[in-house]
Amino acid sequence: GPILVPILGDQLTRELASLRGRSKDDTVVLMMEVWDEATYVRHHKQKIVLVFSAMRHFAAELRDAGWSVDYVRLDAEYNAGSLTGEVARAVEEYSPRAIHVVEPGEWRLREDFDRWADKFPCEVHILPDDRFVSTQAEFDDWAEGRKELRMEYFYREMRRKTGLLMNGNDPEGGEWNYDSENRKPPKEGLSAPERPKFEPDEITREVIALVEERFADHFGSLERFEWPVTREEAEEAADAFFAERIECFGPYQDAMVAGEDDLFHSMLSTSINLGLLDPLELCRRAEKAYRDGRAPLNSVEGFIRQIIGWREYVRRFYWHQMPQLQSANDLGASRSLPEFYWTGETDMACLADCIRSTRDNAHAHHIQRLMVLGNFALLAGIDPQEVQDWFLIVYADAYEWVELPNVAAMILYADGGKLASKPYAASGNYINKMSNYCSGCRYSVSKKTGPDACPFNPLYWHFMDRHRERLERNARIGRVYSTWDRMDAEKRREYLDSAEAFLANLSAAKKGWARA
Ligand code: DLZ
Repeated sequence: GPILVPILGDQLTRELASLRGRSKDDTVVLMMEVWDEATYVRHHKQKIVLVFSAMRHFAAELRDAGWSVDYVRLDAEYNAGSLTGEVARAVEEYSPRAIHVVEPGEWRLREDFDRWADKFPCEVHILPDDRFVSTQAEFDDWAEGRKELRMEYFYREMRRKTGLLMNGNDPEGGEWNYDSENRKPPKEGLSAPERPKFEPDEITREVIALVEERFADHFGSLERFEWPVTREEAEEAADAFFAERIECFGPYQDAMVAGEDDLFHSMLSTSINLGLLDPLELCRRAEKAYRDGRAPLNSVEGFIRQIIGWREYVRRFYWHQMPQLQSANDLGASRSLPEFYWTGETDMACLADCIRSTRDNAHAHHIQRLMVLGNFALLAGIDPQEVQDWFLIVYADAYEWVELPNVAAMILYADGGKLASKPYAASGNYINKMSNYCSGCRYSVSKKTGPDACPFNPLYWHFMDRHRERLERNARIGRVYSTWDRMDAEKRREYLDSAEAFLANLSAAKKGWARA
């Protein structure tokens, strides 16, 4: 029989290791829309549309190029509902002499795939996913014997490996990292040039109808679906970013403006994670923009660090730390996720805007995720598993390999500080400095306690106080406790009481939002 090549929903490139060098008349490509993948957490409607539409477009591209593709639609009546179930059906049908599959990005699937060799009467080859700059072995070697695994040092290895922004052995400009230039607060009226929006074509419209019907009760709006679903569209999105937005991307990377959902962010993560764009190629384009004098170093370095630094690093950290990472809860957080994460109904203007953008776009940018939505979950002590599910569900670019390190380790400090040097806890002051949210809020960011105070203010101290034993030893946090100790006892009591009163009034979300 032929070689069976299953291709997953986030493996949409003709450069895929399992296709490279294969002959078309000896290969059956198998692509599967399955109920299990769409509902093991109840993904945002736009995320399901994005994955299914991109899969259907990619299958058409493969067929046009002469490949035999068995494409299993979600509503095919024989659909077994799971990847393993559909591979079993294909093994019956084609009697392949071997299965060649690229390793999945998520642990739960890897466990399934590892059982295929015993289950099926043919050879099974699980190939490394080489759409990354690093290898797992490289990371594991680097991590060996280190207690703390800091992105910054791994990033420097990747700069050396790729030669990106290097002059011989030295980083371009003399520094590895220009983040100190990338923290500009938004000035009045800051807004970004319109980026290309991609009208749903017939394939996408058909998928939208399917998702409206079959996933009607999933979170999220489908009113505006504007994501690129083909390589061509994704290239157009990249062109526009390099032409119009990269210049301001760096300086305003951490800025937040109500109603300006994307600002200068590239919005390319969904395309990179699906396989539509090659991460290294994008970095080379960014470097060229700098070398040609079209973009400043701080913007270009920041963009490149997101990709060969942070993205590579979380991918490797995930596989290095699984499966423990999934249940890590070093701070013992146990509160249920508040209902407003799903409804957006909260008087906190910052959270309401970030959740609105999340619902409308299946997207929020990194400071909204980290310092508003994440920071609140950290300070309020929300159960990591519930926060993890939420982030995995609501963002179109989220797969567990990227979501889990970001949420468990970076946002919630649940891994005991292997990844982050301190919890990213902040009071209302930070949000006020970096956004225009506070002027439109019913809470007052300048009030520290009482029912009208910005809840981030008392929650910040409540967090610091309840984790004192754990955090006081941390050199980057220690000074916080001298400030706390200098306050008079009554002030401290007011902070703690205000936080308690606020927390007591939060209503918890029904669990059914996240998992069936
Ligand atoms: C995210 C997703 C969804 C919603 N549906 C499918 C699907 O039906 N078929 C498929 O092959 N892949 C899907 N995916 C992407 C997978 O979940 C992804 O490959 C794993 O999370 C590993 O990264």
